[in-house]
Amino acid sequence: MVLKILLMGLNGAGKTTLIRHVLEGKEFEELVSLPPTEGIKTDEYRYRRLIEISVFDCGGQKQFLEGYFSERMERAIFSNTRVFIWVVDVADKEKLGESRFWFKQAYNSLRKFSPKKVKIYVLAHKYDLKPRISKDELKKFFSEGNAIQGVTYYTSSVKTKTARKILCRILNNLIEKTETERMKNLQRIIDKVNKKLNAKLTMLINKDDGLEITSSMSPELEAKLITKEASDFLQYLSIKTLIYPLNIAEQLIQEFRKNGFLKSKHLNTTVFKFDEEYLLLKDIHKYVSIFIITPINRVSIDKYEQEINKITPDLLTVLKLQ
Ligand SMILES: Nc1nc2c(ncn2[C@@H]2O[C@H](COP(=O)(O)OP(=O)(O)OP(=O)(O)O)[C@@H](O)[C@H]2O)c(=O)[nH]1
Ligand SMILES: [Mg+2]
Repeated sequence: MVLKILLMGLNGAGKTTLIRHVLEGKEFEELVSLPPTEGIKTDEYRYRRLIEISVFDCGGQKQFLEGYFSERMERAIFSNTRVFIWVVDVADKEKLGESRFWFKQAYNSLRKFSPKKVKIYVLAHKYDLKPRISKDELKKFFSEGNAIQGVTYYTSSVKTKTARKILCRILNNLIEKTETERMKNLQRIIDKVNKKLNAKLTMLINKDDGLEITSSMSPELEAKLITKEASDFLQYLSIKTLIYPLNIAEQLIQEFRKNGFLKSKHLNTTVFKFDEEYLLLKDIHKYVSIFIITPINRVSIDKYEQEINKITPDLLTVLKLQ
């Protein structure tokens, strides 16, 4: 089943940047010269390789917005929506009234055509900019007393990477509703192999976006990360920046960058040796890599390969990649 995500907001609010950053693993700098979206652009993604989502990125210029609410289009656009995200540029105070006006239209259309299941979010986006309206001010302004209810507000920024965290949180919510069994199965396989190999971390990665599918951590590493927040954090890092919280040195990050580490979609097995750790990265499928951090000398590299080969068929079955 493909889940429909509807993304709207005024033109220039940052919708296309946000989606391509999070779901295609592009950095802010790579996205600065995107053209305005003409009408609705639909793309399908397999988020964490567990759910299929169809993202409707709706261009926000006035003539397009007007069209979305025309009798001809309204039903088709707003029906069957599972997640609705309204993006607001918090630095553009002059257009807040206009943004609220259209948001309200969309809210009414959703209530009419997607009555039950839809989750509605407003993103206080570009939160890195100043001066800006705060999330609380935005919430107050948008909810108009109690007229508009059941909306969740988040701050977000592609520049500071909070956008990734927020969009992942929204989408994880969908996974929890629909794919709990598969998540558990994957977790079981990964936990087992992590323990068997005495690894610090074993992580499955979706190569499209560099995001974690699932991971398992040794108690030793978990203790180091201390707070739940720190370990949750791993999930929202694209693998390119993964090594930061693990305290592996800056020079290695440089080396990864130079070698094109995860940018390469054609890796087979890559082993980096660093001080006390090996970092192993192996493609187990065109779309999925496995990443292991392990103390040197506990187990031979051959053994890692063997173990990975052993669990690969099971992983791919759960991921429906076989
Ligand atoms: N400072 C900052 N700028 C951002 C952020 N996200 C997007 N932008 C910038 O906002 C501008 C518009 O971004 P787009 O993603 O094209 O906006 P859009 O909402 O898709 O616009 P339409 O397609 O016309 O509806 C670009 O210059 C982006 O670089 C952010 O988090 N912080
Ligand atoms: Mg756009």
